[in-house]
Amino acid sequence: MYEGKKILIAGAGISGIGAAGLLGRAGCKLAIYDGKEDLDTGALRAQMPAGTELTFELGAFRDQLAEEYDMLVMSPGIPLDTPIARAFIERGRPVIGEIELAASFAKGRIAAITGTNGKTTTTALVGQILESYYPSVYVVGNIGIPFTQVADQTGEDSVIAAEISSFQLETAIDFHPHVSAVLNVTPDHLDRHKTMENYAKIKMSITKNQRADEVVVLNYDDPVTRAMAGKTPARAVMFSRKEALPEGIILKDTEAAPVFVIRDQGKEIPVCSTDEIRLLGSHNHENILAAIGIAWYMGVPADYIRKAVMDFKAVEHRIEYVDTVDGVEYYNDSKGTNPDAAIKGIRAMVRPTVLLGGGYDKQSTYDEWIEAFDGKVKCLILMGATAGAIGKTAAAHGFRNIIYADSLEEAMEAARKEAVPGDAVLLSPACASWGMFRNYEVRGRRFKEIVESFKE
Ligand code: UMA
Repeated sequence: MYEGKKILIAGAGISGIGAAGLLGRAGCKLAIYDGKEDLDTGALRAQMPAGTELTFELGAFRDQLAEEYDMLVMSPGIPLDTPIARAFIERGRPVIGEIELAASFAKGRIAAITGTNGKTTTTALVGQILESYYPSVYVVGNIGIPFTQVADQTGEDSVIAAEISSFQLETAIDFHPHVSAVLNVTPDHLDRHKTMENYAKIKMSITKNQRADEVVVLNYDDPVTRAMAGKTPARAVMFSRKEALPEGIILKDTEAAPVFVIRDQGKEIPVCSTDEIRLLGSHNHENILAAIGIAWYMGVPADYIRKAVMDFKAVEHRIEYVDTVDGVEYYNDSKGTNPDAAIKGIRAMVRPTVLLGGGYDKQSTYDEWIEAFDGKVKCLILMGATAGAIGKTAAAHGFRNIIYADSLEEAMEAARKEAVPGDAVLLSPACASWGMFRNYEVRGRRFKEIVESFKE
């Protein structure tokens, strides 16, 4: 399908490199475009399969490239309204995303998970359940492993757990999951998607190519995802933490701890109870309900699901306990990249908390996050582009113990001074890391390094 084609790849991050590797192995002539002029092209080239024909186009985009290349493969971080995408679209040349490209090479069945929050934990858990039962499993996507990196290794018996972001869905065309899931939709990335309606529509598009006998797993407790039920071509299966739905995946009250239960065509199948799991927080009950539903409709028997759910521990950067130093507990919730995710971070705290927040400006509003402090936050330390806006909102809500810092290092020094034994320090910024760090993982790792340095 692609052999001999001249293909331009937009973005030299991990998606672009994954796409170039895949297309290089397929015998395409390639160029990678990136807005950054000072990229180390030698290091990037070294990651390519031997013999790949690859050039680099760096800096301002030249429209002429859209004449020279047959198609464009987009990295998720590059919006469709940038000059590079517009130049190809205007000339009627195909523009596809990295996920679309990977899916066109992949064999086997895909479980695709999207949602504003919880998708990394849910995808990791689905991956662990699938691995306990199927011999060939891949866990890919927004979770940090580009799908293109493994797509041509998959076979007919493979199963793939894919975390899919709204950025990736924008450029998915024929992408067809066997089971899909939309966990929740709350405001995020509105700087790029503009309106909530548009953002929800993009999230729902994960199911657009599914058939009526395939399943989309939806959150009954979220009004936006619940409303998707009548609108998708697939069979909607709901999960709920709050309602004892007659059909779907529910948390059933018992005299002991509540039990995760599958209700499927009149049968009731218990999985495990909330006191048999290791994940903290009620938001994780939702992730587990979704993962159980996805795994069940991917064909995993309940006893395998039960064992994998009971064994599963928190993922890195999601309310991750780091260490206790001088009687202060440090938690890394760098994955709290929007207010809704950060609300879950603060809710999980049971001690007086010094909270580190702020970062890249996605035009979010912070009122609900500040309201969720609930008397638990003793000091708020702010950094990044949003520091001023968050500080103003906090002051408007009567919260005044605010410290401003120019870097994570400075913020951590301040946190160390403010916290006393018995307190917690929580990095849960409610903002993306961009502008200060390459991504939330780099930010979270730096946080953990600084905590470690406090022990010296
Ligand atoms: N670039 C341009 N022009 C632009 C924007 C970016 O040239 O207008 C270049 C940058 O200079 C850089 C490259 O594009 O060299 C980066 O591409 P990218 O931003 O698509 O990043 P990747 O490294 O390919 O990582 C992407 C995802 N990043 C984004 O969606 C921003 C990663 O999700 C994902 O793990 C990875 O693909 C593998 O699938 C990160 C993320 O923050 C974790 N996702 C958002 C979220 O979870 O909220 C959606």
